[in-house]
Amino acid sequence: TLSLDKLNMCMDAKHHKTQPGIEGQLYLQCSPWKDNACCTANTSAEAHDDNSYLYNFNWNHCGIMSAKCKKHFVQDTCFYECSPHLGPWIQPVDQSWRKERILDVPLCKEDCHTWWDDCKDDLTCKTDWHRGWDWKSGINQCPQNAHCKKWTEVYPTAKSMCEQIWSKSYLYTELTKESGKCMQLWFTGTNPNKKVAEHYLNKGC
Ligand code: FOL
Repeated sequence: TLSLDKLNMCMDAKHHKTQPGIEGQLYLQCSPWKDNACCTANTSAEAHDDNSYLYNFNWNHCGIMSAKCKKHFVQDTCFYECSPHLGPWIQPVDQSWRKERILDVPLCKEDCHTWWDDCKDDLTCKTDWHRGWDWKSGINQCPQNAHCKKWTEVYPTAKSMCEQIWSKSYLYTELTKESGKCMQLWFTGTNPNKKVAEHYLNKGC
């Protein structure tokens, strides 16, 4: 039967469960989602690996990504794969690898800024990491015309990175975690994002 519980649902995408639920154990950075998750334990472990089977995605496309930068990509993967409270921002999409996506999820300022700060010394060759890679080796590599540049040349601001890297999955906000009105990538204990989703659902997003 059809479920329209926007506060507790999983998007129809490549690795998501059909319904959220308890997972006994989720791996390391994904463990905060274990009481209610859209990811399986396997997906949570894969989220931590280079070139994982999730998307064969190569974080090291312009040399080895620094550990401090990579941890934010792991956290983003946990958030994307595990969050059961993204309902207000789930949209249908016509892509080979998923039927639904997230669009304009209001991200807390701290999470966007720490991510960008920790990646400032890294390199990349593309602003939109969803499209336009060279996949002929099996993992994504920089296409012919895209040269590796300083992170800050590709993304001059934290906002530009958070909004552009996954083609508008996130909306940059000036809201802080304590506002209760933005989504948090990093949290411990009870998932604070349920109340945030509730807030946006009531005000009609
Ligand atoms: N994190 C967040 N926050 N939002 C996301 O949407 C998201 N998506 C991924 C990982 N983390 C995310 C998945 N990433 C391709 C590239 C990246 C990717 C998934 C797939 C890919 O195959 N790109 C092809 C085009 C494929 C198509 O659209 O048909 C390419 O041209 O490079």
